[in-house]
Amino acid sequence: MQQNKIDGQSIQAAQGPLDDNLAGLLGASRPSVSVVIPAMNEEKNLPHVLPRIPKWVDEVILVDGHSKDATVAVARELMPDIRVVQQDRRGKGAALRCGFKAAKGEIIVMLDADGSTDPGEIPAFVGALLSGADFVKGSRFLQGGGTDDMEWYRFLGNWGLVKLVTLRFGGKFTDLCYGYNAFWRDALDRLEIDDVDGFEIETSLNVQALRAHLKIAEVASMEARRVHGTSNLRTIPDGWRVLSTIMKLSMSPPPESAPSPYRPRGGMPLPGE
Ligand SMILES: Nc1nc2c(ncn2[C@@H]2O[C@H](COP(=O)(O)OP(=O)(O)OP(=O)(O)O)[C@@H](O)[C@H]2O)c(=O)[nH]1
Ligand SMILES: [Mg+2]
Repeated sequence: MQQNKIDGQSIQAAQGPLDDNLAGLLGASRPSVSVVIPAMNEEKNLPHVLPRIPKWVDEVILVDGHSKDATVAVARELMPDIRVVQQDRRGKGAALRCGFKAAKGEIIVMLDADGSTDPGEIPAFVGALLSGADFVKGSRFLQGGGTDDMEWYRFLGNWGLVKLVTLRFGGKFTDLCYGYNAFWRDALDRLEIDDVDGFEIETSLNVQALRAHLKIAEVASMEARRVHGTSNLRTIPDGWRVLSTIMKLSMSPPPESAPSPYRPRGGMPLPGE
């Protein structure tokens, strides 16, 4: 996220028309949307994130990783109605799992608290879900996407893992280890994440969605550098956990799945509906 995009005026300019357009398109019957944000010591970054969340989002859940700074206080100050949830185990995966369990929306969007994922892209994710997808993943490598936050060795690792997943599970993913996704809440019934505690959660969700034959769409996403602080991700150990996760998933069958339920297409009935 560029500095010039996060001052008060630009935020208004970016959100106003989007809010109006999407609210108008969706009408009163739109599905509810929860945004889940894992945050550990992100007090300085939350001001670059929370004010950019579109106003039509129904609930925002911050999962606090026992932050030692004022993450929770800053979140409450920026967004008085934010729901704060504590995680039960360590790690980003555990945090997201607790956030998903607490979420009440029919649609769940997950994004980061460090300012690298832009809440201004939420309409693209929700739009793809309303257009028929079960699961929408952000991609930094689709036309229109990009990243300012990836060293060459992480780029190479991510690229290799995408190839491995394509070879083993099929699909046409252009990105894999990225934390900006959205899905219909009931898609979670087909994804097993009870034992996924760390950063491998992102890969696990993506691969399981593919393995369970969910309708997956990718949307272009621009990843910025985290605004303040340092990454919690450790390339070698976390990369190893990602690889082990892919291997484990390739050796176990997907959970029994129910047929896709009816998807409301807010405000835009198809002919005959
Ligand atoms: N609640 C919680 N949040 C976490 C935990 N670990 C990471 N996060 C959050 O997850 C998001 C992504 O973590 P980052 O440390 O930025 O990792 P990354 O985005 O993969 O790495 P960079 O690209 O280098 O920023 C941030 O919002 C973190 O605050 C955790 O154990 N608990
Ligand atoms: Mg980050």
